[in-house]
Amino acid sequence: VFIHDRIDNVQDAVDQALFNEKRWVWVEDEKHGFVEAQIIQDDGKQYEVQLKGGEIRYLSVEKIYYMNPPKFDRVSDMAELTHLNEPAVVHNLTSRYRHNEIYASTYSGLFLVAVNPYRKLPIYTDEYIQSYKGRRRGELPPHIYAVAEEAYRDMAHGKNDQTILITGESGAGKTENTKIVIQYLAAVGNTAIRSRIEQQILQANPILEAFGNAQTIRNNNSSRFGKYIRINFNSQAQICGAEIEWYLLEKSRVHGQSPSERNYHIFYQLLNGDESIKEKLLLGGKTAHDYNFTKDSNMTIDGIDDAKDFEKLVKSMEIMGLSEEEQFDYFRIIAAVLHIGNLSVSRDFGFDRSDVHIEPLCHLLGVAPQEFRNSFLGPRIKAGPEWVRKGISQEQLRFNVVALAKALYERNFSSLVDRINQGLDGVKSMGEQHHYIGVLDIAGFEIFEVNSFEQLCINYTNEKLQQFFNHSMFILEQSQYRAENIDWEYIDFGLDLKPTIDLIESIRPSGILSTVEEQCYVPRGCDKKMLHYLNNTWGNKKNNSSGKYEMSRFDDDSFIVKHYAGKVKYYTKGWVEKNKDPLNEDVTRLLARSSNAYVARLFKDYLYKGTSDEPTVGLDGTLSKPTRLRQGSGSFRTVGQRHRQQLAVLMTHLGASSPRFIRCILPNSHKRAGEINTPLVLDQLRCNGVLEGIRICRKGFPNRMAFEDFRKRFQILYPDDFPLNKFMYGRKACELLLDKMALDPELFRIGVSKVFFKATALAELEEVRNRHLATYMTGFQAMCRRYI
Ligand code: AOV
Ligand code: MG
Repeated sequence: VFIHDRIDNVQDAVDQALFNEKRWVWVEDEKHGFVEAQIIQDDGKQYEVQLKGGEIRYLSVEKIYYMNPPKFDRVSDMAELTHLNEPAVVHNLTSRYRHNEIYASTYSGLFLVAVNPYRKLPIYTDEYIQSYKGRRRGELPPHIYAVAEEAYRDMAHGKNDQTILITGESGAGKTENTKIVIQYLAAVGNTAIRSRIEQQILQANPILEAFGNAQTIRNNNSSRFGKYIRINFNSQAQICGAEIEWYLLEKSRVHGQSPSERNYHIFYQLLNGDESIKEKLLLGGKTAHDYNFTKDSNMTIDGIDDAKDFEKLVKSMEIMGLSEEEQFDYFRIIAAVLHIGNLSVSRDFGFDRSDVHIEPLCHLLGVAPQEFRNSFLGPRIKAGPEWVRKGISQEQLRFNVVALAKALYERNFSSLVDRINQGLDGVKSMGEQHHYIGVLDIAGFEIFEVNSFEQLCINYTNEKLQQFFNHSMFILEQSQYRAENIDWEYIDFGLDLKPTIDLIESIRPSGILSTVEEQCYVPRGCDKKMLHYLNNTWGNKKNNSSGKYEMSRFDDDSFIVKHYAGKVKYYTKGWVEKNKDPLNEDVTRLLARSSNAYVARLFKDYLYKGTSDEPTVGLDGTLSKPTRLRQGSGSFRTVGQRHRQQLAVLMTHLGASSPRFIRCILPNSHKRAGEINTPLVLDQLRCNGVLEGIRICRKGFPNRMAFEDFRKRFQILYPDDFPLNKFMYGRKACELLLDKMALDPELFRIGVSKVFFKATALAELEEVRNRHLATYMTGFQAMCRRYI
């Protein structure tokens, strides 16, 4: 054994020799992110380095990042890196990516990084699933299957519920990876014969995607909502049901898209689909060119056949157990939305007399055209002896019409998800739910040129999820230190994010969300007043001691929030209206009485005004306060309230389960395979908390080695030491070795089975070892020469 160790060590040393001749480092570079360089000379503070191309630069010590020795190239768990720094992580990911190794693991498996390959890799086959089944993490290369397997195993062994959180930029691969997790769970969690419920779970996706996904510049199949899918298992760890929760559907897409994007897939699928269904929906012979809500959009997507997808959608709906009538109702609303888009609002505050869409629309919605018209034109009031209409401006009418289209679309989506959930509710014969594995697929941090209320909602979500991650990391680290009996007070970095979260969600003093909310309820509330209030409340030291809020230095209706991922400037125009998302009540009450049962159900919360808990819109556009908060997905209060409440429920779920985090990375912005852009990757690593994780790790003892490994690796420094060559307990041997090495006791801790090191401490020991081996090597070579 000892001879083998020596041979390994010699091989190590050969690899190392070249590396050792120079002192390699990474230095920051504006264009490339980081570039390789070697140190020419330094005084510990100032460094003279030579870049690969020959250029000489003078840099201070904080701009210098040590490079890991070659044996760490493409290492599958980044926690092993001796130099755990930003360029090391980026280098690891990019070099792995170039070898089609798209998954990398880090922080003891808490994190899996997945870089979008933009090509079909042969790593999702049944053989792959079988090979990961029952295997422990680390036995096989990092893979999303390994994460799913671990979650499944922990769940099956009765530990507890599990969640897999998948985040990343648009196009980074969240939804694909979600589907892959579900495919894995369906394969391992099934009964002998593939049961119906697994089929249904797999078929939920095409349905959700038809109604909730669209083609965008960044992604041909972009999810325009967030989702949390819980797969339920019985006590035999077999799938017995599932449920889906959805977040923040992008409603504005329904009535307008940029020319190189599309509306939701379903519009094009339906318009390219079965003519007989179209006839019944009064869309006979028409195409996407004929409707205002689709005609200015992109019409086709490369490699996508909308007609075929429509057939697949109908098939999926059948498998889900939707009757033909039910299917027709979901399409009915899509057709109604198309007709609404074509309503012509005339100059004399009404609908055109010649409007050909109002009758088909009202037929689909099951209401009388005259009543429909009247309900839009405002209430009648008594003026003297006569009833007259309070006039409504053309602009207001147009706004109300669009609001109805958006509400119909969203309520239809919501009802569809409810129906899917009903289908997935489980086969009772499969037994009661025991535990679940939840998968969260939600958009990552967004920093655009212009950021609005939507970005605030999504960034708030991400700030909360990041806080949850930091806290999980703290729990994990703390438990490892405790298990190893190490004396170390670990700081909870989840607390770092608290000031930003408070700024957004605080009730007293009113944070951003509550302030928007208040403006929805006070008379003549508006965006300006909201901003004024925010500046007064958060612009001072008392509430804003951490400085997370900044007033804009320009008079441009904006404010700045410091998120962990960076500063974001939010423009406040339209927030109050966006949050209220008001609907004309006369119309909704009319729809609640529709002769079509489905339409009536969509608006049933408006049936009895006054008894409903929904806030109602008064004549001046303010909302009345709901009398009590109502739970459940059917309740639509303000956008902010709904989101805050849903997020709270989600956080409770997450808090009660064991989390695993998948970070998806977009390699380039051209949807191209094989190309990876370092600055783009770096930026995402910053936003998604991978770099934040490094920071947290470095505060503790990030490098750790089992006693045995440590001894094996470093004993070579003292080949003639007598006690070390005899039997000796691992712990004792490590103590002895560390004592001989004279390492500062602050830089390490000896646990029960492992030695823990502060960042870079182990690297220094490695360097000592390398120098030793280099001398040894020279001797070895000389010896070889003598014998040849
Ligand atoms: P997203 O969910 O993260 O974006 P998707 O999961 O839809 O991104 O991925 C975008 C596209 O990248 C897919 O349509 C595939 O073409 C490709 N892709 C992603 N992951 C893989 C993979 N593992 N193997 C092969 N191709 C992949 V968005 O929903 O826009 O935020 O709102
Ligand atoms: Mg997606």
